[in-house]
Amino acid sequence: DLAAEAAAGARHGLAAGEAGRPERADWTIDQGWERYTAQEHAVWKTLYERQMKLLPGRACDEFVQGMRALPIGADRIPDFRRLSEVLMRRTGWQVVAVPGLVPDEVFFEHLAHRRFPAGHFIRQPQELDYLQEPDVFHDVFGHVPMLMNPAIADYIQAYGEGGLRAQRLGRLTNLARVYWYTVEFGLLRQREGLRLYGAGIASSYTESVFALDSASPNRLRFDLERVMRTRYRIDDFQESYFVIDDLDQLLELSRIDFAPLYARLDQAPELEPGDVLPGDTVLHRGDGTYHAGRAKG
Ligand code: HBI
Ligand code: FE
Repeated sequence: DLAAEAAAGARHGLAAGEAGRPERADWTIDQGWERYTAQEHAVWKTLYERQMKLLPGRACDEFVQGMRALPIGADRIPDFRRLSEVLMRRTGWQVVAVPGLVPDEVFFEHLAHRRFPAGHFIRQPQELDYLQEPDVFHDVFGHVPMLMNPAIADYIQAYGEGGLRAQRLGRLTNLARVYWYTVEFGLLRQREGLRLYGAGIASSYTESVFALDSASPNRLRFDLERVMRTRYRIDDFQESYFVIDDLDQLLELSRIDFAPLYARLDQAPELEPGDVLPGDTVLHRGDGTYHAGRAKG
């Protein structure tokens, strides 16, 4: 359980005595922007520059527009206070700093109140493509531009509210898959072709190429109940990506009462990440070569 690991304080400099005892009940901390070292800003710059080269023609228009309107640049790790000012005016969201993964209910409470919890630390220079927990590059570069979009802004708030309900109903596994295959790893069909909007892709150098260009993964039309049944990989590229037609499709999702869907899931078998079903709308049938060459985790 990653959240428990985070609480164990193994990373980002938590002393043993501080482990698992957040000072504030909502797990927020000061970003401590003034304390970032030159080396930490340099890691940001490396990640920012290589990613910005990849994103034209890959990131959806809304991502590019959001990025442009925000105080996010190459030279410095962004200051959450300045991000929040711009976001607040546009969609009523804020960015708050947390030490890493936080417990599910804490995460949902923040989202339900339009606060996005962002890791304050940045990955080590020798681990640019390796992440156990969301750091400031994933959270700010990947997520914050999309929070400038009104549809996504409402959708993620609804996910927070839905998360609290799903927990009470014992259905968090199903709801978390919807978040995973949209907010984290979603693809969008635009006039010019497929584009990424998921933060897990947008913040990953290797996956932003794999998700769009590789013949290996499936690219399937997004279907809510289908996605709720589909397991996902947390430690490797996805075997299937789900494609929406526009961001308003997510806004519609946030208005659906999931309770009757959850009840139906009891009758439906779970699906493996690479499964393709007769009912799927297949945009690209993956050849599976990438995952076939790797040991099953
Ligand atoms: N905490 N900081 C942070 N970021 C996340 O994306 C996150 C989290 N805690 C729980 C969580 N995600 C997921 O397990 C839920 O979306 C289910
Ligand atoms: Fe994320």
